[in-house]
Amino acid sequence: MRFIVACICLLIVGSSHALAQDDAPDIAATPEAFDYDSVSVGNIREHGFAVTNEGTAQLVVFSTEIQGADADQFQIRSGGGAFLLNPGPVRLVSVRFVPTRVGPQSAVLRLETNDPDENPFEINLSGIGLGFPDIATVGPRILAFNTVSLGSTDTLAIVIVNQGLVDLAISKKELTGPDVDQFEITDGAMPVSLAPQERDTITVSFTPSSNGEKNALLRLTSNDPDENPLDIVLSGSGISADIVADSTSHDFGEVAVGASAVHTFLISNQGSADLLVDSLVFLGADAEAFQVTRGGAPFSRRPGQTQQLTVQYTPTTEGVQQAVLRLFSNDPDEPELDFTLRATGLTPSIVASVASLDFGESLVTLDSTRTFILINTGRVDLRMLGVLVTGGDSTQFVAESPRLPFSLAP
Ligand SMILES: [Ca+2]
Ligand SMILES: [Ca+2]
Ligand SMILES: [Ca+2]
Repeated sequence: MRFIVACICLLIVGSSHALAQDDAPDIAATPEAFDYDSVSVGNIREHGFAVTNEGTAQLVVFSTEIQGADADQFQIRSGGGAFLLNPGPVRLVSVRFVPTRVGPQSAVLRLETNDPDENPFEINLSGIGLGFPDIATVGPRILAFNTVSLGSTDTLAIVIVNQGLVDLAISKKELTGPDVDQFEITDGAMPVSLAPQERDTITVSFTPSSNGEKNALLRLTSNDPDENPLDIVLSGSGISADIVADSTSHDFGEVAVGASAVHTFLISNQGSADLLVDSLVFLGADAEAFQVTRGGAPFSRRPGQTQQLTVQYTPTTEGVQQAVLRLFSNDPDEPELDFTLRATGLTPSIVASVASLDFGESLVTLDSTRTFILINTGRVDLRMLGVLVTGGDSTQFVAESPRLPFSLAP
């Protein structure tokens, strides 16, 4: 009896041992590891893992989590957490690779289970975060120059920044476009390598050689994958002053020595830029007979404005006199504008009707009078300023003349 009981007991024990061995969960996953390959930083790639229970007892998953050095680069999208899994059904656990860093990344999808020989159960995750340089400008991609007078230069700078994750290599900076010869890269050493967020300043100058709108492109060749080349628009406008005179010569005619004559030239700016007349000069042997009495240099006139410039001729000698008045201005095609001046200096000429006056013999008490005529034989008015009797007996003579001063026409 005791034997039987012992036998029964053995059977029971043996039977229960066999049950424990058979009724165990056995976790499996497909795939057992996954390489997400290369994913650009900021992008997402998702992959599902089919978790099954190949055992005979219920599988208990206590937790599902991502661990490892680069755990922050992966995310459980769905199917994670704690769950029960009977033999047969499939549990899909979906995991995303969300790289925020450049380079190889690896982590482990770790499941805490009641699998007797696979706890924790781990699925290896790997991937590569891809980074690119990203060329950008600080501000608009345009350098809009001012209106610039011909012969002058305007300079602007544009700042380039690498907004990418890896070094930006700018291999070429060049100018292209219809008016390329009127722009110049004045500062921008080559080659340029910019670390992420690093900046580079490129300076461009604009020197228009003709009037009107000018356009070109500053072209940057780099390793930016989607903006190569990068074009920066260059625009500007060339303007110029245009000096115009109502005439560039004048003949003052005949002017008496001691008198003067004036003439006013009308100068206008018919250009698009301010006219600047810096200085003027009279040239020629008779230059000293001429002078500017009004409106002389320096002066400036806006487009459309005029300036009156008065020249005076004051002869000091007789005869034809000539000079050139030269104006120096910023008119690009007439930096020197000449005015031809001509005049004739005249002197009056006096002649008396007699060479001497003989009063004959006179009584001491009686006055005696003699008269003579003055003739102006010159070509300009003769002006009489005074009459004087000189000599040893000058007190014995009195000159009577028309009221002084008086003029005698020729
Ligand atoms: Ca197992
Ligand atoms: Ca880019
Ligand atoms: Ca001109």
